[in-house]
Amino acid sequence: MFKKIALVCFLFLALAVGSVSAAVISDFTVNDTATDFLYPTTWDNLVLDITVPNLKTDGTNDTLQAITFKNNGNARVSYEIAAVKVWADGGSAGWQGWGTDQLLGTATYDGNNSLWYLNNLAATVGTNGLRLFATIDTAVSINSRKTLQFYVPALVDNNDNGVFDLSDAGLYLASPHDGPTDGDLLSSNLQAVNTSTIDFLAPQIIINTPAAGVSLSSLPITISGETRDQGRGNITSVRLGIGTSEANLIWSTLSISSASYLAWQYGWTPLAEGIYYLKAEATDNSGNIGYSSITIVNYTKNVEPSTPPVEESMPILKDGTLIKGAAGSQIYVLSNGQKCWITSEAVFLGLGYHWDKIQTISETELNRYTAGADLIITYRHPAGTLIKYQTYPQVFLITADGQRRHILNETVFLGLGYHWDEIITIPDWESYPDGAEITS
Ligand SMILES: [Ca+2]
Ligand SMILES: [Ca+2]
Ligand SMILES: [Ca+2]
Ligand SMILES: [Ca+2]
Repeated sequence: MFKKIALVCFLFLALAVGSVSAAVISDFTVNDTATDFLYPTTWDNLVLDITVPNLKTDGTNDTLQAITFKNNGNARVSYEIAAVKVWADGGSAGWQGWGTDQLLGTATYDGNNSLWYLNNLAATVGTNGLRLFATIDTAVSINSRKTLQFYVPALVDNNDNGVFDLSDAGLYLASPHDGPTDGDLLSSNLQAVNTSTIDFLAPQIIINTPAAGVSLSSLPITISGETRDQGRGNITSVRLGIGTSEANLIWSTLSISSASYLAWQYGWTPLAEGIYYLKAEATDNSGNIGYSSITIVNYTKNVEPSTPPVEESMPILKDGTLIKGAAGSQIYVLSNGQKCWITSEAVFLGLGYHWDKIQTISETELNRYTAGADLIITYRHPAGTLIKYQTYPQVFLITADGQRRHILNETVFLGLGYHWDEIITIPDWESYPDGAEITS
């Protein structure tokens, strides 16, 4: 009796766990497919649009690993259904296809089980689920009596291992929430083949680079993309429109070689900084015109690095400044932008300099100054020295050619950026020829 109860409990528990794990039809969303008719030599025709749920309770992403498809209609493999591709939704919600949605791969047909499968996927199923699209390509030889109604068949996990193996069916996730366990995810739209021999389908064209929303600065900017005709035609013309608004595009015709599927490229040098709108156009040999979506980019001129060379970042010291290098003991006075070595303490003091006026600078900065004449006498001051005599108030500037030039007044003195403490007082007998008065 006890054993029976235990067994019943075990079975009940197993059923409960099973029902929690499985995904059922009502967990999925099946959206209507776009077109009723499918034409010869067309590609990326939408045949199924579903949203895979994330049933994990810990709030983490799930991963789609495998998906299978069957056709409820009678379209033939390799003819009406020349290829089956699987996409994850990208860009804005819903089907845009090439250049916007993300191609996950082309499914393989398994004739023994009459299904297409795409395995070894690692597509993220976010907490809001993953919207998936199935598309088909048609061949040129198709039969108008054929029909399509795609579906993801109900889960068949033959060996119960929770992963897809050949001859399994359904949709497999990294989690245990594989499904659907209670039936098929069937497109509500029965699609029929139309064997019209007239190509009335416009080419598709996409812009691959630059990516939308980027900021560009190096020139020229390469705008590139691809175009491919839908229907039976060839591309005969590709144009690129560039402008500061969508209503203000200036179109350039690109040179192409006629082909049904081709890459194109354009080197662009914007005339001014700003926001630009890019749009591409392709025309087929029946005159059908297709457009890309708009790509908006921002062009800014390349800004030169703002860090100046090291030398320019150093302050320019005035003539008459006393300097020494951080690592040395030699003292210099600047004269005509050169460093003049003051050869002894006697010369230093004899020229009227003061120890507390010496500025210590880096050896790098010291090396920036070329060497002028060594100072070995005390009765001549180097060029750039401000002097005044012991008994007279006038201030003079010693020039490069050894003259003294009177500085007119205090206003001129200060206006030239001098400071009173830069003046050296010299004995009355130290004589210099007079130069022109400095009046401004
Ligand atoms: Ca999309
Ligand atoms: Ca399996
Ligand atoms: Ca699984
Ligand atoms: Ca066409």
